[in-house]
Amino acid sequence: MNEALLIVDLQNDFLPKGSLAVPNSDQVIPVINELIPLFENVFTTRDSHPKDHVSFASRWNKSIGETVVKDGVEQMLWPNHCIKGEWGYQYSDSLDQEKITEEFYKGTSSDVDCYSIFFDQNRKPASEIDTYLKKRNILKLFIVGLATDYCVLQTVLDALELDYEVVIVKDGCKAINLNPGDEERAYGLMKEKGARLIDSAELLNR
Ligand code: VGL
Ligand code: ZN
Repeated sequence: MNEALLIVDLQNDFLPKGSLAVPNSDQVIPVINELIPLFENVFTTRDSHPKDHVSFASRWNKSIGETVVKDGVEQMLWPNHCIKGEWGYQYSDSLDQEKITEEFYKGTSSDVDCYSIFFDQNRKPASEIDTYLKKRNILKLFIVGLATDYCVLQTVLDALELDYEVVIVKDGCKAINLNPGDEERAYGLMKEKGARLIDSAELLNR
């Protein structure tokens, strides 16, 4: 069985200068850079939104943090972020990108949001990642990135549902924590569903 490091959404808009800045998110970059050389397979996910994306408060003339219901699904409203081609969409310059061999895009269509790289919010396949991984017998995923309580959480839950073995490297992840305790709840759920939670030191010393 093969394994991979999956780096979730390490894009400028989620870093401290970005429009949807995740607190302390720059701290994960050195951790992830240290993990990359340990893996033969290094993949990324990338939030890739059109300008009028369903998750943007600006599209609805509403405030950030409000919700709308779209196609029966509650949609949280965010600031404009990760617009394809713009600065906020780029990976952090500090991320060591040389070993990334494959990237998977999500949130590309205007009318449906997508936290998980496996399924969108309407439960339709979000990307070709599942086919890609299974074809290569990559069944164990080490997951890091942003944000713990949204895209990392949903990606982890779907990976478990699709029968991957999932290891979360906690010091390689940071949460938004819109509500106090969101990060702990996210880790609790991941663990309950079968993910293993570790610190990077455990991997660096193995
Ligand atoms: C994310 C909110 C909106 C994430 C993406 O990467 O966790 N969060 N879009
Ligand atoms: Zn997004």
